[in-house]
Amino acid sequence: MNRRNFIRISTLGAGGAMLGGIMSGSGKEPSLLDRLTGKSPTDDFKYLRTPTYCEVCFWKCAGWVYKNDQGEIWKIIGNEIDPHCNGRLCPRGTGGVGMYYDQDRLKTPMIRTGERGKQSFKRASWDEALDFVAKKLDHIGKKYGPETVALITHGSGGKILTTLMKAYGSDSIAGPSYAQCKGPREAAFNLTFGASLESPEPTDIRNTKCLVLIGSHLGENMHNTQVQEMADAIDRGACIITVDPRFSTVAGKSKFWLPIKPATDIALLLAWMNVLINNNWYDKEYIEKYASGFDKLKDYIQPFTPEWAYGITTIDPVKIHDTAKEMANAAPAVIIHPGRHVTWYGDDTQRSRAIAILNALLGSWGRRGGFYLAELKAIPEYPHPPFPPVNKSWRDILGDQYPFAELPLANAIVDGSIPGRLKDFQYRGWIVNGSNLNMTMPDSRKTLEAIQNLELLVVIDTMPMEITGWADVVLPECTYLERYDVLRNDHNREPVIALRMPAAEPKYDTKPDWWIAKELANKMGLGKYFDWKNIEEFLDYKLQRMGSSLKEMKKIGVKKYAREGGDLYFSAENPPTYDTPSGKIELYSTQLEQAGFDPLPRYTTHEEPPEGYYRLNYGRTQSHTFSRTSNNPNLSAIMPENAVWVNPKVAANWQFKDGQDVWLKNQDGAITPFPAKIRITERIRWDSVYIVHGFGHTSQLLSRAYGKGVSDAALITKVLIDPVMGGTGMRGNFVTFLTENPDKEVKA
Ligand SMILES: Nc1nc2c(c(=O)[nH]1)N[C@H]1C(S)=C(S)[C@@H](COP(=O)(O)OP(=O)(O)OC[C@H]3O[C@@H](n4cnc5c(=O)[nH]c(N)nc54)[C@H](O)[C@@H]3O)O[C@H]1N2
Ligand SMILES: Nc1nc2c(c(=O)[nH]1)N[C@H]1C(S)=C(S)[C@@H](COP(=O)(O)OP(=O)(O)OC[C@H]3O[C@@H](n4cnc5c(=O)[nH]c(N)nc54)[C@H](O)[C@@H]3O)O[C@H]1N2
Ligand code: SF4
Ligand SMILES: [Mo]
Repeated sequence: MNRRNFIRISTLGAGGAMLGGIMSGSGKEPSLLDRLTGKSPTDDFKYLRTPTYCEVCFWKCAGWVYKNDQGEIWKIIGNEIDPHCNGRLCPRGTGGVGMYYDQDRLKTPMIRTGERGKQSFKRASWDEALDFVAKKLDHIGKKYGPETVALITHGSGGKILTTLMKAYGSDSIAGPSYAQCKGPREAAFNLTFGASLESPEPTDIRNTKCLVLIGSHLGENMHNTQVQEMADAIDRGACIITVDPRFSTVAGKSKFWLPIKPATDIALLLAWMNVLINNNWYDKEYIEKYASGFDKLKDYIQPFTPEWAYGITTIDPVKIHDTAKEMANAAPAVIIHPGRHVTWYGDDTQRSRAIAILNALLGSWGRRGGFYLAELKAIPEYPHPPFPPVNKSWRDILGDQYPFAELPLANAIVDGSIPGRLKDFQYRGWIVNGSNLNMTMPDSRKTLEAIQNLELLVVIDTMPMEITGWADVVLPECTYLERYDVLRNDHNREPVIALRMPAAEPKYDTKPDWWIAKELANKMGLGKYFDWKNIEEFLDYKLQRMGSSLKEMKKIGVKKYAREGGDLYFSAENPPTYDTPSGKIELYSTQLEQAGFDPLPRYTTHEEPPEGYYRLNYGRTQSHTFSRTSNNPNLSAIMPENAVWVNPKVAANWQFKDGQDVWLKNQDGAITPFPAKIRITERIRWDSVYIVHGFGHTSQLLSRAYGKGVSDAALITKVLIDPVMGGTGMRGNFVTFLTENPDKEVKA
């Protein structure tokens, strides 16, 4: 097997092969289908392929959904012209069919009858359930103000629910994809380059000569085209440098693997700056022309030699020197990858700033093989009256906390729902759409305390996840395979849009988000904000104004547009612009300085594990997305549970055998309710354990996932908040092992 095959994304590759036993025809397209898809819908409706974009993760690859000859959803394959996937889906995307078939799905609206946290509900009609919600929202709006209701949302439905929230009078609309995920790097790149990264990140991996991954485990993190481009880069002989305390998939493909001591990355980044600057290996012309604060940076980094960093990071100074040289040799076709889930130790904006500064020194921003200049196709609004003014916006609610938060923080909404946490404000209601907060938010005890103080918790979900057990009203959404959604228009090399349409009727009594939002609006007297007959009209209105139509998009699925903003990279004709206060790349951040933060990234020490404890490390795995896929029949067949990775040294100390059951206990006494298996491996350092996020479900309604494996979320009780933008650092937790069943009562 060549290196490329090892991590290749393909319906024929790892994912396809693994799924082959479960799903028929996950291999090559039968020519029959190709012949039949040429037919008109009336001819043979059941063979019609319908366009979609994937909802199994947020790369949103566009694909085609095929049905079998019984007219049932059969399989999904990638859309060839989509730059998010190049015609290939990852194992999770292929397994997305399982979301539709999962017999544990939510089936009808439900209204709570018993205590919160117990799954005791009565079935309700949509009319009853939405009436209940509308009345409650009306009551809360009158009594406390609509701004006391927040929407926490992750996924495509968020956009239409946002319209509802704004029409109602609240702008507290947060996603866990910000303060629990990429927020710090967005703030840091904005502070430095005056631009955010968004998704997909504009990393020109396709053309890079050197890719540096700092705790960004592409390969487990299956963000499709990034992984594809990285596999190609490896084939081309690009130098991969992986900084990870764990021997990740990509570490095995890297020229350099730097097994850094956890929580010390800023020291390494400063040492790299030191080497680049003191050897004159940085891009002088680029820095002189476009950056400010270089002299201050140069003075500042003098003490931070590779030898200094060695004492902190345990990385050999020669390797620090050599890797800096590799980067400089490749520059500007070099990428210090900004990472994605970057809420680690609470100084994450500063670590991300250090990454941004390194990229600036190497001149990679706006350069071929570095970061390209992404473009997005704007989608026209469907006309509606102006939104009412918000009495108190999320920014006002935060006050002077977290001055560089660019979006509302889900954690601040949780905090602000607990009485007495904020001076003149308390959230009273949440609508939670597509986010399993119990496993997503760190410190789940606090999440539950907040929920117990709410007057209304509405949960819109497809599955009976933990969060639904706490809801007052559960609204079952149909899966992405059964619905239309807003058009996908993410940033990319070329502006591109994609359509999702239903491949099948919704199963059970489930409905799409757009329908839920519109019906609720009608009941709340806000119908004028949803003044369209149906979603087809809503989409067609927009598409007609974008030189397309719903009819066309149903046939092609994906449409590309010509760039309007000039070249992909900076050039003489396309000179750089930086949207910072100085109009330059701000190496030294006066914005941070004025707000009382370090203007240059500072290394600070972090707490070490106490005796007998290990740092809790967690991350992704190829075949699952967070907690959302652990019950998926196709994907749980590939990987039914996670294991606790321990180093052989640790195993020897504890006399562990491979596969032995253990329970984990953290520094605050939190214990996992279910046992998980020990996996003894050199791939993790002796000071840490590693678990895949998303397992250890406590909802008994998940027949495959209940009680399987261990939940990292249950062990993340200590949260290191980033004072710059409010991100929740989650890697400051330590665990030890219990070999006997602590016999804890398991709550669903
Ligand atoms: N402990 C810990 N916490 C983390 C992370 C971690 O690694 N460890 N990662 C963080 C990161 S990077 C992120 S981005 C967040 C992700 O946070 P979430 O997006 O909250 O993650 P999931 O656990 O997948 O929860 C998704 C929920 O959406 C539901 N769902 C799936 N499809 C649909 C749909 O079509 N419609 C609706 N309405 N619901 C749907 C699922 O059933 C599930 O309940 O978590 C963050 N929190
Ligand atoms: N298959 C799959 N792919 C996904 C997802 C998924 O759920 N499943 N989720 C998507 C989402 S929303 C996100 S945000 C991304 C997240 O994916 P990434 O941003 O790539 O990574 P993380 O999950 O934060 O990082 C985990 C890696 O960081 C390493 N690490 C831990 N501590 C340290 C440290 O102190 N220093 C360094 N240098 N490394 C450390 C861990 O060993 C591990 O290899 O993945 C995306 N892709
Ligand atoms: S990367 Fe995989 S799971 Fe994510 S959108 Fe693409 S196919 Fe779906
Ligand atoms: Mo994320």
